[in-house]
Amino acid sequence: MTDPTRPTDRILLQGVSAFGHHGVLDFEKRDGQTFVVDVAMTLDLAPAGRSDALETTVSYAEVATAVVERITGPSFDLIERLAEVIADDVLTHALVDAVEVAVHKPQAPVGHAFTDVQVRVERSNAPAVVLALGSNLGDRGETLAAAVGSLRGLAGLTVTRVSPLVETDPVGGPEQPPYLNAVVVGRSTLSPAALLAALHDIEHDHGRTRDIRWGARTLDLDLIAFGRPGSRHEVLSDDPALTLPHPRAGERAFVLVPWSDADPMATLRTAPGVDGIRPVAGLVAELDRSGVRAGPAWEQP
Ligand code: A4P
Ligand code: MG
Repeated sequence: MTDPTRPTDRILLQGVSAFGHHGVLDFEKRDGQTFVVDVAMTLDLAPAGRSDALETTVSYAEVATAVVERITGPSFDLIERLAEVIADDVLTHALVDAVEVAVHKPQAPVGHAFTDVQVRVERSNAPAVVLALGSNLGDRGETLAAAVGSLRGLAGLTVTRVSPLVETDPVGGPEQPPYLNAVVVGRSTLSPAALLAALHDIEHDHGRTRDIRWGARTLDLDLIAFGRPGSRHEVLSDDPALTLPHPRAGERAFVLVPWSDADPMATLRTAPGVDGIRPVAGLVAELDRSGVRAGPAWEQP
């Protein structure tokens, strides 16, 4: 469940200024002027507060560099456009939930005495989602590559990372062939239930039948987590039709190894409360990984 009482942590980077050539008028593009940018990023700062480690947050120095590159980069007519591309840049950071960008143009050719003009945009990232893919029947590599293609084409899902393929010994169930597994990380504007329904449709399109639980399958798509642990987007559920996070993810090397490859900073909730959020890389280190080997290269779709 989303926690409405959760405080909203932010990093504010203000007054980043540089010389650029944005503007509608010829002389603006020719002579240039100073632009000043403020960025407010909304993200969960508790992990950095606990760990004191830069990797668990967003480096404001890197954001400032990206802002200066946009100000000094190719010229736009409008500061609205400059604000939009800066917001897009900031939202590529997986940890950032939302961003507000203000672009000031204090020397704009307004034709009157004035102190400042600015545009301000607010953009937010959809909840982060983690999907696990598995196949141990038919042409496994082809099926998984086609499934990734279907995920990329799914309206409401943006795929941001795809892990390498791993080949894995079957865990549980009857005697069955080895699996190829992979993990896809993305962002979803679909509800968890709608996303799961879409995953079932994709499984069905790739010949999945449900005969024996944990039995061999052409394609299995599981929703491992919805919303980063501890973020306002996090969804927890003990509904058997959709349990979140996936109840067996934390003990399965065939999920955690590729997930950690796709997103080395990933975390998984293994228990309630802030202490129940564990780095996936740490869980991997504690697991028996003997059943997980490097898989083949991804086939080109
Ligand atoms: N369901 C509940 N929560 C979720 C969720 N978070 N994501 C329900 C996906 N489905 C969820 O799933 C059974 C029911 O779980 C669905 O009706 C769904 O509403 P299923 O896909 O029909 O059947 P399944 O995959 O056989 O069951 P399950 O429980 O998903 O199995 P697991 O735990 O995924 O195990 N060994 C290796 N090496 N690699 C594998 O990929 N996979 C399994 C399947 C076993 N061993 C394996 C692998
Ligand atoms: Mg499944």
